[in-house]
Amino acid sequence: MAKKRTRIGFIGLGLMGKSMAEKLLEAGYLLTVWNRTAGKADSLVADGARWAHFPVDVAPGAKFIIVMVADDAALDSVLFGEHGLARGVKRGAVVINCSTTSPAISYRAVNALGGKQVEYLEAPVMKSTRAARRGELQILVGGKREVFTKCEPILGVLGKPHHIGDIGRASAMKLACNLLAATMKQGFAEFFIFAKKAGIPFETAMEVLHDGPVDSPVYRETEQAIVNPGGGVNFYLRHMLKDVNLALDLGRQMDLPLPLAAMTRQMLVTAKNLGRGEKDSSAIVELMAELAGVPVRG
Ligand code: NA7
Repeated sequence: MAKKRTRIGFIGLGLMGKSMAEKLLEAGYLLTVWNRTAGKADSLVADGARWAHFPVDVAPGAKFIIVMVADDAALDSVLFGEHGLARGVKRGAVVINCSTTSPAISYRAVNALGGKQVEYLEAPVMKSTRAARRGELQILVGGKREVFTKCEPILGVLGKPHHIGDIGRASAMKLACNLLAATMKQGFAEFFIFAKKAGIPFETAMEVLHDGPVDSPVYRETEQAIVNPGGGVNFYLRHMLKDVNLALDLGRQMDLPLPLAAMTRQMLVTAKNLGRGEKDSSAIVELMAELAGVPVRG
């Protein structure tokens, strides 16, 4: 694909979206960008991206439009709202939704955009903002294989795309992974307060964890957030709660017992209500430490 002549529309320049848009620009694609808070596009526009006044304005000239917004409500608004993309997107274009959203909204988007001869892929991403900056995301794609193949070079700039199956499957896969990650963070928090109260130094507990059979990058990332509290947000706690809510909704539709997810949701919603929604999801450790009456540090 001739990058220099391929224009990509990009909607949603939050923590992940902005880094992804930067990677595409660096790779030589032409970009038209929109974000609800316009200021977040400034550096991209300074680097050559074109600013769109409304989501629908990213459509002209764009064969591919990537959407990376918070949740179902945001996706609904940018696709189907008053100035939504669906009002102007051209036949033959592909909309790639990288947000973590429900399978239900993917089905809706496929039907609504399909009527305009516009293709739609769901492509939620795994890993952190650090991986987004390095172009090393794991990208789970749901939708037609031939459309996936068409988008592979673009997605390849952002990381490693993996075709999971038909529409809905990639969203479900992502929710299964985030359900596991959330319960692991809750488990880590309980490990943390247990070891702390038993008088085991944090460094010793971490060494044993890392040398043992149950280590995981999820724990290493959480450890980093404890060691370096000023390190910024990797994944908002409010998004982790959103994903557990989505997983529980889908679990209910499938008639599944998900006791760990349900308990983890209680802790995440408590953390959010106590003002930790805008913090990194590792803040679940802070909440558990508070409930246990142990200090997080020191
Ligand atoms: P962020 O940093 O919270 O970014 C969310 C983006 O979604 C950001 O561009 C928001 O615009 C946008 N947003 C949120 N609500 C709306 C509405 N109602 N209308 C339009 N745009 C909206 O999240 P991340 O980048 O970390 O994650 C994005 C997705 O990937 C999410 O699904 C995660 O679970 C995984 P703003 O800048 O606030 O104006």
